Amino acid sequence: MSKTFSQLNTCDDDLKSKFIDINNSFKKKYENLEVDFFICVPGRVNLIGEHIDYNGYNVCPMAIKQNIIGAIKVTDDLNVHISNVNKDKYEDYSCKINSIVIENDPKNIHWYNYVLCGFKGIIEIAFNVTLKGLIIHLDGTIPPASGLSSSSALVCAAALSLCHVLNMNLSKHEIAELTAKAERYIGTEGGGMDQAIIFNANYGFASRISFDPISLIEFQIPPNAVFVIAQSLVTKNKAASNDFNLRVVECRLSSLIIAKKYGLKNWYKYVKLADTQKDLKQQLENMVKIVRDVFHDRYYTKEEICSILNISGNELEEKFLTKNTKNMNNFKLKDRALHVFEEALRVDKFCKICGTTKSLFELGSIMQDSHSSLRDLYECSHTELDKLVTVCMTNGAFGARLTGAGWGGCVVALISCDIAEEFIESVKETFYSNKITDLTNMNDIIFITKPYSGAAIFSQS
Ligand code: ADP
Ligand code: NG1
Ligand code: MG
Repeated sequence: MSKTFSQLNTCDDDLKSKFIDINNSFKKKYENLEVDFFICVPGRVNLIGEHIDYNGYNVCPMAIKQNIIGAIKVTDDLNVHISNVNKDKYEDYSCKINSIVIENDPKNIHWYNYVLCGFKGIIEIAFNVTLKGLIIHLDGTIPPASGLSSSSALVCAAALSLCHVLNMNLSKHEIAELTAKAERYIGTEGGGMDQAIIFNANYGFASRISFDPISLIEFQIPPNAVFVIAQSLVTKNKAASNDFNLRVVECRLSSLIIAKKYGLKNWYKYVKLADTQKDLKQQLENMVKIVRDVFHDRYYTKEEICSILNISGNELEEKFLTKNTKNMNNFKLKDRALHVFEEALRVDKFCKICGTTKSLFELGSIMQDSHSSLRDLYECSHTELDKLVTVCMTNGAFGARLTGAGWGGCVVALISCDIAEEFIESVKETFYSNKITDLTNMNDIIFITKPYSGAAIFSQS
């Protein structure tokens, strides 16, 4: 049974001082109105298992200290006011709680649309609930568009706040499922990893998460190791391009083709590779062989896919493509599916080692393989990420890989505790010295990270 949020009411000194600051900022903006409650929602770092949550496979993230915090006031009308401490970058927005419209024009993604996604997710299940308005004032320390899930933290912060305002009692698993679906209103068709760890994380533990339904097995990081996160300084706004959804669609199409070629009844239901594997009753290792057998190396055109699946172009677009991939005509299937099955195998291996030998060499080598696969098969790395991975390795990391969706963002590196500080200094010198002038103030750019706790509500008292 999941805990509910009313049980969470402790907070550390760091967080207390952040709440004091946001309280002051709220009062200044809203003419001394009193804040009713605060929220704190962490970002996350994925240790292994990239781009496989939306294929139904297990992933291994942990929550991080960087977070989105919010000060919330309940109102007795239906008005919603959304604002940000960083008002120069993130503009104010107002609407009615019962008429939320989410614009997802990729050329113009406004930050408040993530907040609206969270609200919409809650409104959709608020039957027999008297709606109320709210003022929500937000601030954040998660590097945006960098693979540490700033977007999901915003969506989850909004959903959790409204849930509390409306006195709705959802379990952590329920709200995680709901926010994963709700974030898709922004246009990206992600899996549920971010929201699952955001709501379920416990201090000191990373988690192995499985889906359909969500379940978590917690594990500790080997005691002699730490993970260091380093920003590549290249950002990637996932909703503003079709790269992310193209990968989702390529996996979907490869799954359908395997299902059809292997004679699964109702093949068109097999949009997730894990479902296809399950009903073919094959081990992951065999799925790798099947992929090599079924697919050629070249891009597939729409015409070729339609002919294999025996469907029309219209049907393909309507049923299996997304708004922003409908007009595409080149789909790489073999490499994408190979990455998914092999990455799922790596997650199994990684978790096994964490529970047995805890060998940092072996864990590091799995992370290396993951990065190579993301670079070469999934093609979601970036030259700066590749450089940063190499710099981490030459400075003593056991392994390093891109984390999150990629195309920019962050690297996560596995380091022995005793060399962590020295490691950070060397990476600063080698990677950042010609990019950043002040190397003394880089705590947001490269930092040691420990497993943090999940989303919580805090009252004034
Ligand atoms: P991520 O990998 O961080 O989840 P996304 O591309 O999915 O990256 O989402 C990034 C977007 O989230 C930003 O472009 C911005 O709109 C929003 N965002 C992130 N942090 C904040 C913040 N502190 N305040 C307002 N909006 C934010
Ligand atoms: P980021 O990079 O944090 O936006 C995205 C997806 C995850 C997962 C990873 C890749 C969303 C909300 N998040 O995370 O579900 O697929 O990429 O492993 O779509
Ligand atoms: Mg995101």
